Amino acid sequence: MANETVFKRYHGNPIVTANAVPRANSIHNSAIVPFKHGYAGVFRVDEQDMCYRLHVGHSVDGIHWKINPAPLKMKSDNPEITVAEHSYDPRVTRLGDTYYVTWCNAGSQGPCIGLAATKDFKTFRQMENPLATANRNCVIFPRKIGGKYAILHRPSDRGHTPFGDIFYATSPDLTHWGCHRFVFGPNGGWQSTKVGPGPAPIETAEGWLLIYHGVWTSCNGYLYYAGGALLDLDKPWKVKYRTKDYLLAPTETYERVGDVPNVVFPSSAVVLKGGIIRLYYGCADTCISIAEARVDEVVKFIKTHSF
Ligand code: BMA
Repeated sequence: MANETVFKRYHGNPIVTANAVPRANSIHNSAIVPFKHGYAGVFRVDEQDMCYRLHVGHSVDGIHWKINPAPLKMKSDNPEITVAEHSYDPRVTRLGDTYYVTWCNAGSQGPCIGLAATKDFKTFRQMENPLATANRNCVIFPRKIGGKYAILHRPSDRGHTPFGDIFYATSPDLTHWGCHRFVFGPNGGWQSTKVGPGPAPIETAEGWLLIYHGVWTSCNGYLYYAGGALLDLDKPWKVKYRTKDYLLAPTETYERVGDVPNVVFPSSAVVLKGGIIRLYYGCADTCISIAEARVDEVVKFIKTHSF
């Protein structure tokens, strides 16, 4: 039975399972954006060789998806940066007429962040990796801040990192990144082990609404939750509010049972007409679900359930 939070789960969850791609073992932690008259997505597909690859998908309503059975092949400015055994946990941000994909590009160099641009979800141009290894989560803000491109990211190590703080960085050209700032780290309860940025932040009058994942370590391993924060619009490394209570916890069978149990992993959010956030999240490293809430109610929840 679901516990009640501000987000309400869709009755048809999960919306994407391994059945969507013939060679899939599981499909989760994926990035969906409005595109043309419908939606496009970059999906994390763990295939039957247990290598993680990105696949492109399209949907008319954002709920029913057609996912390309072949993995996404990127063109590159430099073949040295393309080599990766695993590509996973994409985020997508629209800036003007271009969609930027950031993801964990993990090869012999360890997990590092990949960056690619597309205008049509057919041709993807891979750019220089924005950050040094090791790093697992990165999302681009949907507009420049102080005249610069901006990201939130989460440095890690080579393994299943038992720590993790969120940092901010900026770039004049999407290639050279600096001015790093600490944003926030773990803080007890469900977010006591590590935190990482989720979907592209949503601009509100109260600040950038960031939905993030927080991890708690039980005697049986990690549990993943979704939390929310409001970051200063001009200096997003300044946290105005941050939830003490989670926004979403693994409570449903499809969130509790799977390749990695007890995981909700928020990875993209679409703001629908009427100011409703549709949150896409990975469940138990196995499938994808959605939950919805009004933007103003999420903002209010964060303000009234803050530290
Ligand atoms: C993280 C990432 C995610 C995954 C989560 C839970 O470190 O690898 O892709 O959903 O662990 O296994």
